[in-house]
Amino acid sequence: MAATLHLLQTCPFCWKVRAMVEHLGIEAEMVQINPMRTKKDLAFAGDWGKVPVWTDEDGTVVVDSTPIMLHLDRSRNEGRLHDASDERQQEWLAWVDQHFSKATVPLLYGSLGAALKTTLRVSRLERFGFFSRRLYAWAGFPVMWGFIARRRVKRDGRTPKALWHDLLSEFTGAFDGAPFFGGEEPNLVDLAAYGYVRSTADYPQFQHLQDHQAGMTWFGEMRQRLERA
Ligand SMILES: N[C@@H](CCC(=O)N[C@@H](CS)C(=O)NCC(=O)O)C(=O)O
Repeated sequence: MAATLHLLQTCPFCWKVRAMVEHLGIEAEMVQINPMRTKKDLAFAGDWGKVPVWTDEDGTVVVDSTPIMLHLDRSRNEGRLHDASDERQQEWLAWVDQHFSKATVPLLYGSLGAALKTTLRVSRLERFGFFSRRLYAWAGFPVMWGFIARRRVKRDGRTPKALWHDLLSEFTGAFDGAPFFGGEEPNLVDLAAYGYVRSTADYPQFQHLQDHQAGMTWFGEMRQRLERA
C-alpha cells in the first residue's frame, strides 16, 4: 500500500506536510477529501476529524501537521531536519505555528473583496459535491469575512499586508544573515513557515507579500528547491 496524505487543497497545515513530502522526495498519494464530509472521510483516523492525516505504507496513521513532519523526519530522514535539544529551533517552530497560522485568514478573507474572491476560489479548488460547492461559495463568504476575519483584523489593528510584512521581517531577521532559518540549508522550521506562505500563493492577495524583499528571496529559494525535488 502506498503512503497517503489526506488533505484539503486550501489548508495551510496540509501545505506544511506537503513541503516536507516534497523536500524528502517521498512518494505519497494525495487524497483530497470533501470539506463538507471531513468526519466521515477521516473516520479511519479516529476522533481527530481534521486534515492533515498521514498514513504510512504499513498502515500507521499520524495526525496533526507538526507531529506528522517530525514523524517523517525521524522515520525517513534520520531526524536530520530537527534537533529537539536546540532551544532556538523549538522556540521558532512554536512561533511560526502561532503567528503564521493566524495570519492567513486575515490576508485571504480580511476585506470584503478579498473574502469574496477567496471563497469563490476555495469552492473551485476543493472537492465539494455539486450542491455544497454552490452553497459554500455563497454561505462560506459571510462566515469567513463577517464573523472571523474582520474581527481578527480589527483586533490586530494592522492591515493584513502590514501584519505579513512584520512577520516576514521578524522571521527572516532570525536567519543571522544566512539564506535559511536552518543556515545554509533549510530545516524543519523553514519547511513549516514555507507551508503557511505557500498556502496563500495561489490567491491574488499574495501580491501583498511580494514586495517584501527578504521574505520573497527566502520563499523563492524554498519554492525552487521543493518544486524541483
Ligand atoms: N493543529 C492542526 C490543525 C488542523 C486543522 O485545523 N485543519 C482544518 C483545515 S485547515 C480542518 O481539517 N478542519 C476541519 C474541521 O474542523 O472539521 C494541524 O496543525 O494540523
